[in-house]
Amino acid sequence: LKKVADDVRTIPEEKVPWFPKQIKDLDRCNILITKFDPEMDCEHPGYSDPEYRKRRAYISELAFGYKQEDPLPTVEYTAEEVATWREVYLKLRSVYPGLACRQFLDGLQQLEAECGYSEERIPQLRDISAFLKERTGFQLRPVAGLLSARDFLASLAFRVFQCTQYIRHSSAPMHSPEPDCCHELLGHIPMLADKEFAQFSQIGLASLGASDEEIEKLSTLYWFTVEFGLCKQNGTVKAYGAGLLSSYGELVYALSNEPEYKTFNPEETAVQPYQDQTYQPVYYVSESFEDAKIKMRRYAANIKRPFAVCYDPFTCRVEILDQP
Ligand code: NLE
Ligand code: FE2
Repeated sequence: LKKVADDVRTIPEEKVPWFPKQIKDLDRCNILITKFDPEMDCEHPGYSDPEYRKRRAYISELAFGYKQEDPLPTVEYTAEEVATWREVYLKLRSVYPGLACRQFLDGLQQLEAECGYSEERIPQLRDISAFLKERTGFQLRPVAGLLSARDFLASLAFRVFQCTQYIRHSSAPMHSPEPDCCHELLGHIPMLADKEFAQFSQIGLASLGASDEEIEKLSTLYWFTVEFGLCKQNGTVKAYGAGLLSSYGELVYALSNEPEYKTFNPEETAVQPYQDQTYQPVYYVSESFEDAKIKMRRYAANIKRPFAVCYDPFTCRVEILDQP
């Protein structure tokens, strides 16, 4: 009888996948998805450009060598890279006032006023990380490419946002299937400067130790909100998703009458299939920005786990609380 009891007691623990407990553990959250890789994918616009591939390899090394307590690496961008940035920046800047949500416009304005955002130079992660830390407690960390959903979500629990530092190929400035610095700096950073939006990172806490199935659902929710979310503001649909706010092509398309709109509802949205090669056929629209946040919080609170977690911002550790 005793034996059975012991076995029963050890099963739940074995089933919980490893997860970071302190901010330093994020050094181990570095599983990359080798998709859209200019070294391997012949469809990648940089595949037949050896200079581009060399540059990507160099910037990847900076991220691979990074440890949590290191200062963020600085990249000296070339004139060609800055020219790509300028093109992306000016094109997007011209449509933001009509298509981006209020929180995004406020964030961008602050970044332009206080953090050197302009079409003239590509901002450095080090400066932005310091800026965000003061506003919403977020900090940045360099990453070499597309991170696995589990590792990406886990870092959000610590209010750490993993950012790529290379730039998209100059031949395809208006849309990239993979993240790059335009996507991070223009899509994500202005939103991460908003306190309310920063609370979306609670989906990171919900992901710690979650099953593969739950991770899949959380990353789908992340996709349709943080990456491709739309919300109503003053009766008009606006974009708040970073994948839209960093792609001129898809931003204009998403707010045209071509794609299908569905009402955001986490249970349904979490199981919606999607692809990441090109524009989305379906977008989820929430009644308001607040509405998306409240529904997301409710969803995250209902995920079943044999323990509860809470983040202690003073020690940068996750506390594990056994549930009765
Ligand atoms: N499609 C986005 C862009 O062109 O910036 C990137 C999306 C990354 C998930
Ligand atoms: Fe992203």
